[in-house]
Amino acid sequence: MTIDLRSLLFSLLTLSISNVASAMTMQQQSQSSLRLHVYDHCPFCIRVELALGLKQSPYERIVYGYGDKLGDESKQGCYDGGNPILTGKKELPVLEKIGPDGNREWLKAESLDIIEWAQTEQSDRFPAKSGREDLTAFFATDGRFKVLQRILSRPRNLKMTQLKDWAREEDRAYAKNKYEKGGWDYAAAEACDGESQVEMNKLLEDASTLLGSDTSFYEDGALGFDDLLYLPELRAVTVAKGVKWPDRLRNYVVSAHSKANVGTYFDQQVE
Ligand SMILES: N[C@@H](CCC(=O)N[C@@H](CS)C(=O)NCC(=O)O)C(=O)O
Repeated sequence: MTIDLRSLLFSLLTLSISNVASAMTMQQQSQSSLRLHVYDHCPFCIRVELALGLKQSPYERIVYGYGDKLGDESKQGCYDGGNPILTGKKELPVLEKIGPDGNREWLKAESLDIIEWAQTEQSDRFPAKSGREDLTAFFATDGRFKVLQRILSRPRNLKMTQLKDWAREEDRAYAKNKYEKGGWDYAAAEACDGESQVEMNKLLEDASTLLGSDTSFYEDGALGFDDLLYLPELRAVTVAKGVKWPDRLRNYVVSAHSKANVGTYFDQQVE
């Protein structure tokens, strides 16, 4: 009788465990998921990661070597990383939706389109782009901040071989070739690194005054579209050891990334 009761209890327990397991499998199968294909150093990819992270949309992060041709045969000096083809164009970020059957449902390729999609999935949108002229001028592609950001970050990025972006010799050669073909000079950048750091220190003081509050570019402190656009530009500078960050700006950069669960390079700076 005792043995029967024990075996009955055991059977009930086994049954309920297997029910829970099969319910979990069914739940997992009926859920679709997101995969985000990125380069870790890419500001366009980071703005998307910030948006998804802040909206608490879970995704699987897949990082690529910068020399991976992603199926784009028009690219010179690249390698086949052996990954499934995305858009066929060597350009990231790409968001991939995986259906309940595990197959690809769709791909979305433009960072701003991905952010727009992420917003429509949620009830609340990010505070809109302000169009503030001081911000547009500060972060302009030919402005001093961007010029110095490239001087300080591009040579250092190539030393970050712990990142998938730069792990292979071909990844580093691809970047070097690409920028040098465009007239950008790595040796000249390294030669003026010291003075560039001094100038960047001043610019970061200016950037700090551009914040609308301690936690965002907006006065109410909420992270919005301006933050999505400009945080990745500031993040790129975090790789440079020796650059001095005003406390306010550094705290803003660290706390905003951490709210979105996105890393900066403060913890792996390059000399
Ligand atoms: N318009 C695209 C731009 C993305 C873009 O330029 N991505 C760069 C990385 S930061 C890229 O994939 N470059 C590949 C290459 O140059 O080989 C977007 O906003 O999503």
